[in-house]
Amino acid sequence: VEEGVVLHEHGLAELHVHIEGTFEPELIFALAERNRIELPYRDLDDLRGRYEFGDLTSFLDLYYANMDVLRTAQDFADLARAYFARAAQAGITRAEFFFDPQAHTARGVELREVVDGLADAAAGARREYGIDAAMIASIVRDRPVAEANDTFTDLMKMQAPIIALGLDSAEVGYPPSLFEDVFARARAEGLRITAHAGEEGPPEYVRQALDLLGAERIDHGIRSLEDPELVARLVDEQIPLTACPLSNVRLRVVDTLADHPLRRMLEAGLSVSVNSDDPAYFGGYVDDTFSALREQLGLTDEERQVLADNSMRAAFL
Ligand code: ES4
Ligand code: ZN
Repeated sequence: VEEGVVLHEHGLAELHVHIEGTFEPELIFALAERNRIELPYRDLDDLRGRYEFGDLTSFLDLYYANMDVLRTAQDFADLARAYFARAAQAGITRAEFFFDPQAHTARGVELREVVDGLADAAAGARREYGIDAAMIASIVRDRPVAEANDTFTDLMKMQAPIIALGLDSAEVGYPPSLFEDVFARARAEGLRITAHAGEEGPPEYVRQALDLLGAERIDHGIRSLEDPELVARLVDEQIPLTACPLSNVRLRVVDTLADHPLRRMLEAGLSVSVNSDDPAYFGGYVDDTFSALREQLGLTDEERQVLADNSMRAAFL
């Protein structure tokens, strides 16, 4: 089978990608140099040698550390442009990407720089690649609740071009219930809602995301499988789950790709899609993920088409 662009009949949407997680080592070094920032790595290989993770937190430590070199709108635009170029190769026609406002404002970067740079690149993605790109601001759940509310206020004041509010970062100990207020405000503003839940956290967090935040999609949601009643509800309501198989392997949510429950999820009637999460850190983009699933899980062309169709149906269009 040839590598390269695979055209899915009705398009392919990536619904779960953190733009900061597309930050490739070469670009990290290039932006460090441009901004005259000394990196705590000897060279590219030293950095690449650190991409081995025991859990979500050990990954997040490196993910947040590398963001230090993102300072200007130009930096954020360059980051997103590199992702769109790669996403086009992967055959993506719609990209709904997360960004973490607090990860930048907390270290002194103006929200304006972040939003302007990303929005500029998103507009370019349509012109250059025909990719329909849309931004999802994500609440960093292991930071203070008051900061989440202030961040949302700032986003609304500047009329940031976002389509949805998300919830990410370290999950266990930071239940969705903490963030009811900010998500209620987002719904009142007409924004769509998605939330990471059931990645490392229990099925109860998935229920909370649905019932307390008004989540229309669940990011990961893989631990829902531990709760048959919850699975029945997700099937019944056709709540989309944005699965990230390579992420699950690299963060040890599953042992190997061959052990991934993706096929079981499809067979159960769940509306599941395949996404890259943090492709620069987890060993591949969506096309790489499909290839790996074909090789290691025996994913068929028909299953792949179902996954692509699910992604388009789950998009916030
Ligand atoms: C993330 Cl894999 C994952 N889980 C939760 N939050 C995140 N932020 C970036 N990647
Ligand atoms: Zn994620």
